[in-house]
Amino acid sequence: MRPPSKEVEQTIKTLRDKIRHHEQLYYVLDQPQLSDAEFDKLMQKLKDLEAEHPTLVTTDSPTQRVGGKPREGFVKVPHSSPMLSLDNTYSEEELRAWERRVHELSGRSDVDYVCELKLDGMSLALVYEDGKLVRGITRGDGSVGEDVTLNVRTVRSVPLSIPKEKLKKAGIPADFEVRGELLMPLAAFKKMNEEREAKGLSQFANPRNATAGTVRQLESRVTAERRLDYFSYMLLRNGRTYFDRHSETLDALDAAGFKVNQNRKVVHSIDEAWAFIGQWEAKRDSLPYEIDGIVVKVDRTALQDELGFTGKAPRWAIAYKYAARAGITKIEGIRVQVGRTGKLTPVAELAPVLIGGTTVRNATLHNMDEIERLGVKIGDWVQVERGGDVIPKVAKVVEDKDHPRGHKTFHMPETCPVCGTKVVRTEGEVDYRCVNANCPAKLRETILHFASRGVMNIDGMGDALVNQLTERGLVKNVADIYKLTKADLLSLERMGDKSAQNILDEIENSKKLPLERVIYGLGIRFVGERTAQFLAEHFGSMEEFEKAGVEELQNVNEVGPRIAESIVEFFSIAANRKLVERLREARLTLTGQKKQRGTKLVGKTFVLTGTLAHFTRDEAKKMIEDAGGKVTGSVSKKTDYVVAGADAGSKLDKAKELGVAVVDEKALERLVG
Ligand code: 0OX
Repeated sequence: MRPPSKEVEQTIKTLRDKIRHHEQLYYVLDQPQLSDAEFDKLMQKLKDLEAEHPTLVTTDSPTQRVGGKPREGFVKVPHSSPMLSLDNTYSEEELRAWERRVHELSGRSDVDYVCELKLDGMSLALVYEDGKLVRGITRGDGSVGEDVTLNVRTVRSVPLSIPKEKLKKAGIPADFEVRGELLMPLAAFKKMNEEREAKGLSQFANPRNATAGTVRQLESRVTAERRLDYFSYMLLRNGRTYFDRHSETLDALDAAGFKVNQNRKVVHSIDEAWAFIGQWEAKRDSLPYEIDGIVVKVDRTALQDELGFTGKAPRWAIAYKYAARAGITKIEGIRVQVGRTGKLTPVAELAPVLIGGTTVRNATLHNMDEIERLGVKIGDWVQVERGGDVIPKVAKVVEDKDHPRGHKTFHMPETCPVCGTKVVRTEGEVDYRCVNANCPAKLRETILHFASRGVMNIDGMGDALVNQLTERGLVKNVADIYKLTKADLLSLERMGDKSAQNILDEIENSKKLPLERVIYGLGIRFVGERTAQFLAEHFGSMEEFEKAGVEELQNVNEVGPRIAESIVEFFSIAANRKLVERLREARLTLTGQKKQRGTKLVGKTFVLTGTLAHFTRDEAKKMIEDAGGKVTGSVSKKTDYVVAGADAGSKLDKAKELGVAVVDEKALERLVG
């Protein structure tokens, strides 16, 4: 490969700067100047150039936020100085007692404080060398954390590199460390839990747990999808605070392009801090993320140093924690709800209780394991908690002389409470489910999924319409959609002739959509969009797919025993087979282009490097994938083959170093067969 010209190098640099600038505007300042399409175009251009000139790819390039292949675990790394936690207070009195202690220990009474929101995520340290992010470390035990750099790189509000001039202007040296809070905004949390529900996975109880679970993902692609956010609140140099005042630190971080929470205030007394606490208690529900209190910090660094620490917490900072939005009430009963995937969720029916201005009548108990963990019985008094957007949950059983224990033990029903089909709990799984495709409770959600944009794309068939169609019995399964007449639609509320016709046209159009959409639309557990595509390509028709056994199914790309068994279980139910038959009668597209991915290279991972003479990289990639193999970008112990063309560079060296087999194009052709 020819070395890239200076011109290309410059183009790449300019593009990266431009992208970083717009990322900053979008993710940190919330003031985008480009449309998504314009931004994507810039990114694509950079990706193309980097693909052409792989030697110019750097770890801080904006293209490197996508996430890579799974790792085996996280490496432990020591912190430059202990990562402290905060002492908590729960009353004005305690807060004032803290202030008195600050006055006493410092011998002064004119102390400035900074008030910050106490973000409810997890603390994370970012190490920068020469202005570039080199490491992201979790708090761990405060002295030693885990290296989660690859995952942290996917967080858009974390700068991967900061131009020298910018650091200089902000007064920050090139080597430094930032600490702050990593969190999952409520919208992302909600979306993630909905997707997990649809896939039949258990839900995260709150955004904090979701953040911790996400940043410790072994596959950073997953982290990248979940849209975490990061707010910085500390800047260290050689383990020590760098600026003279905390307020200066925050301004400098801001100027350097870090996201710093804007809802902060320098105050000159605890009275003012108390007012700030009150204001945010009233406004906390308006924030797009959760906070659990306010942090008050002594502003001057010299004074902070004087005050020092007790155990693991500094004396110069205190967290005032808002009372958890919780209430105590009685569980009058436990009912079971059935979701789209058939998951049975136990829900506590409560004596109505006012929590944070909302009357709560129901609270989730998540699953049977949670009920056992809490030791909940019907008739118990329980503490119920409600957070922002989150469904109220039972936090614990309360027991004292005013709150006697209940006696009735809850058992998961053996049959679906709605349709009576026997409930299944697969070994090793937490959840119980109803596997009847025609279960009315699952129906509404199933129809909505089937009609949604990424599936059969029936525009206009949203909540309101599906509610009416299912309640009136006009649609009892997805096949009924194709039997709807204009008269049926006109009999519904707020439905004119034109809208009815539009919907019929949309339904008709959906019949042209390819087989993989129909497979996805069936809502088979664990069969998402990508799996549906592989299944459609492998079998080429619904008929072949339906007949396949567990063994055969596992020949399909990315299908393992769990998915295969779920598919076989689905088709073992007569109602499901009948449903497919009706879709066939309605003339949906149930055949497709069979694209037999071979099985020769299943489980084999390839890396392509250098210039190939006979095919383009895309062609080589396709050949490998069609034979069941995988192509990745970097060489590791897990790589099976490196295909080296002319002028192969560092990847070839790495392969040799690790003892990975290196083959040429001819050998690749033989491997593919
Ligand atoms: C937060 C938050 C957490 C400084 C020294 C000990 C704790 N959750 O938003 N921690 C800190 O400060 C450090 N500030 C915050 N705002």
